[in-house]
Amino acid sequence: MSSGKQFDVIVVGAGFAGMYALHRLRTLGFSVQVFEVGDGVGGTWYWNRYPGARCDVNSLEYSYQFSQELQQQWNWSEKYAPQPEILNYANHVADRFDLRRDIRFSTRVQTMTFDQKNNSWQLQTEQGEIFQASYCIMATGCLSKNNIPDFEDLDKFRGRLLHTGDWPHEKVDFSGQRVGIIGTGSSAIQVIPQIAQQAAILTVFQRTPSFSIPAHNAQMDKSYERSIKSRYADFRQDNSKRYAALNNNPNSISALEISDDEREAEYEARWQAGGLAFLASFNDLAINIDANKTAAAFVHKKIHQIVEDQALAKRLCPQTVLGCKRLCVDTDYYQTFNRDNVKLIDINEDAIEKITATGLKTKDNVYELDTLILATGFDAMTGALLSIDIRGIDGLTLQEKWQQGPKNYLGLTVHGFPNFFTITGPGSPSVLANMIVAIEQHVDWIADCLSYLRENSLHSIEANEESERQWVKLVNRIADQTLFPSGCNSWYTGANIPGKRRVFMPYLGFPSYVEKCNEVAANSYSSFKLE
Ligand code: N01
Repeated sequence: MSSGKQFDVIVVGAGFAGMYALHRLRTLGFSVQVFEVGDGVGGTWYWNRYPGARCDVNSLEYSYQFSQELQQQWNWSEKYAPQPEILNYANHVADRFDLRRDIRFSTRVQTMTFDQKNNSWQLQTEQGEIFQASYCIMATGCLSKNNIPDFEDLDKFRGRLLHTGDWPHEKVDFSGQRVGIIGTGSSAIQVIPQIAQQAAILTVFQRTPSFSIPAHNAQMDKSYERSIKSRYADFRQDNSKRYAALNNNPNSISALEISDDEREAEYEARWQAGGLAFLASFNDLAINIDANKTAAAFVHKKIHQIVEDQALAKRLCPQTVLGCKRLCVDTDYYQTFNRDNVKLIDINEDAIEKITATGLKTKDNVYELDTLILATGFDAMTGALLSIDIRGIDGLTLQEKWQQGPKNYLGLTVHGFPNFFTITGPGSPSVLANMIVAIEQHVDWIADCLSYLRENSLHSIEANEESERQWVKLVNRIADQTLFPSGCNSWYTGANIPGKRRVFMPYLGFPSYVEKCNEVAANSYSSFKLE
């Protein structure tokens, strides 16, 4: 392979992780190049532009904290920021810190090969250009490889085919249209109420219903914003000591320790407050099936109160463990099923057989459609990494290494792949924590690590095999104490992708995770092979 332009660090991806990695490492004096497939920054918020897309974490928490000026000067307009505003924020950050000059947009990295002789990585882009770097940082995102199910004759559909994770940049007008949507996860739950207001008919094809809690989104409460900003650092620090690094007001008692009325009152208060904090109603919803059933029963009751047709309400009630699939947060999702132009098809009763040129055929029916939307999610956590041909020591590919599920150390590094880091990869809290907090923690850890190597004239860092083995065991052991690995077919385990090895991928518990990462750094990275 011919040699190309050389950098200290190459970062793949210019979402929130890649942008901060660039800023932090550049500030430390490393030469950095970022590659990004899209033609703009923002990652998830660049691609997921469907109507109704918004964050389910409070805006004052879902934002960077690395710059005091930034977090004080930026004003969010709503409690939960809509996608266009988050994308504006990402663009503002890129401008403010002059990031674009080191980001190559519209560039897909195709291969990454570790050169043992020179102790460096060689990257080739889709355009055939070659670059080299001492270190590579994968900021490729957890939910960035779209899941496009293998529906028969999908390619024969002559109407408009959309995926929520790759939404057009221009406004899509559904007025007067017959629209079909496959999937009822977080993306579908946000987009369905919006499209229902426009479409002539919206047909929702549901395989597994999701639990959804109302967002009760609102304009930003200015006095709340002022109060948080007056103690922002403390607020952030308090949140980082919580399980998911969120200000979710965790209750420290069991759902089974109190009277039915008290339990109901707690759920009702959380329902009225809205959002993900519902999952923190009691301390045992994630670990005790009887406790979990009380929460599920409460949501079932709410669905039956909201949806007028009781048979339809029943079909919308999930029978899985609450929280096992990512809890959804909605605005008028269940209410939307009271509209005459919205139909729910349970594909367990009437399976999708094939897509036709003009719509979709189930076992018993034919649906004529102008637009078909796939809200079918992502090949999560490993999908984006494994779609690049990454080769470590002796040509071992990451695909081979992770055939039986992801194996890494601290969710940050992989044995056999020196000088290679993943941000919010499997084995780290990532999707089960406030993502931006998790991203900043990872970038800071990597930046400290690279500074340590430079200060000590070291050129290579690789996770020890034994450290990695113990880490994978630990991640599984923690997950196995909860109801999540086996309580449903979630993307946390890869169960949504046919053929994907079923392993619960995230590390549960942000504070204990951070403690472990800090310990490793304080012990001079002794669980790594350093050269
Ligand atoms: O994807 P999903 P998503 N035939 O995987 C169905 C984040 N997010 O894009 O459950 C028929 O959750 C699938 O059915 P089943 C958030 O972390 C955040 O909605 O596998 N159906 C499911 O109903 C979220 O969890 C926000 O049986 C098929 C749906 O498609 C994550 O992104 C907003 C199918 C996919 O749901 C992913 O959410 C949006 C098939 N072959 C997303 N394959 C917020 O911040 C899949 N499905 C609010």
